[in-house]
Amino acid sequence: MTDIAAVQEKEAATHEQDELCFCLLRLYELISTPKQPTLIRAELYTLTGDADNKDHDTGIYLIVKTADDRTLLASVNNADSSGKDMTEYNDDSHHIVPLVVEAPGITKEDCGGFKVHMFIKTNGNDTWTIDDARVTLYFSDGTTLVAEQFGFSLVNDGARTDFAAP
Ligand SMILES: [Ca+2]
Ligand SMILES: [Ca+2]
Repeated sequence: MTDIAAVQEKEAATHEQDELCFCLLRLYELISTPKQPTLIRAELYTLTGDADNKDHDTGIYLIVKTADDRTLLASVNNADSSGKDMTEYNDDSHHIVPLVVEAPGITKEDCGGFKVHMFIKTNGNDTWTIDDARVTLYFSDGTTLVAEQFGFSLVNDGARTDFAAP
């Protein structure tokens, strides 16, 4: 091997070593950077009061947005409305409605103070008294954010309420 070839080989080896070090450094940074928990699941829990049920053909609608109103986080349309008894919410019964996650991967930080717009569509008349309505957002690290409203009624078609996470 000539001297020049030996020097070139040594330089190439040094260069490879630098690249490897750089790669390892980047990998370490990626691993050690704390990951932001992200939104993975959302649901509505309701506890119906003892004054008035939800008719089987009254549909529940929810729009869940970020505090700044700019991002739709989750929603549901016409939940638990059918021609069957199973979608009636009897007095003092509780029910869970899964919501569609509309912004998968959004960070928990961005969901702080999220807003809930809830309304019903009825077939004829229906008063629904609600002791507790609670929207829970579940995040990838096992934590949750909750918006809750207690003791209210939704009366007839288009009745609405708004509440937000603290
Ligand atoms: Ca009713
Ligand atoms: Ca009705």
